[in-house]
Amino acid sequence: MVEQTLVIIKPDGLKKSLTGNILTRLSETKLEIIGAKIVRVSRELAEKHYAHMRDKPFFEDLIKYIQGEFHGRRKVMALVYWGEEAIRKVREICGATNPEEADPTTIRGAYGRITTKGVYENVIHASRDNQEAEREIKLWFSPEELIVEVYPTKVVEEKVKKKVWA
Ligand code: 3AN
Repeated sequence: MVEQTLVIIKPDGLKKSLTGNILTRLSETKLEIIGAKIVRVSRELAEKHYAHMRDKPFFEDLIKYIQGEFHGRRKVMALVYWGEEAIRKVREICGATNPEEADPTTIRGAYGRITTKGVYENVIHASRDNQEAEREIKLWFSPEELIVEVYPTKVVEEKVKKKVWA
């Protein structure tokens, strides 16, 4: 089945100059990138993204981590990969959530670590299943930012103030 999945290269990945390596590893999937951008993650976006983790004792650290507070770089790279079995293929190359348990040949196994404070710095996020992929892609990307219309869209007329090139 053709699927789409959200990938986030987290602040530690950017700080450690791993973007190239990670994209090279992901290219093994032969999936297509249909959207990509650098994002400064707001508290609101971080909380929405990790809404299902709200009750975890490490929630606050998770929010700080994805916002870049531990790496002095307030940015992540967000991408949408698209193609046959995209979710499984990307998750396989990412490896297990716990970087110490992840197979060393996976991205998290090779580049992730657990800090002495117990924060999982696992370099990359990838959607867990189709439902999460839809929720996450709609949260991170607008339809115009993707070159494939992966979910139904509608046209609305809105009068909004927005920044344009001067
Ligand atoms: P995944 O990202 O592999 O889908 P989730 O959704 O269970 O894993 O967890 C979301 C994020 O929360 C993980 N990527 C990781 O950064 C963090 N996390 C999960 N479990 C722990 C844990 N036991 N201790 C610290 N951080 C964790």
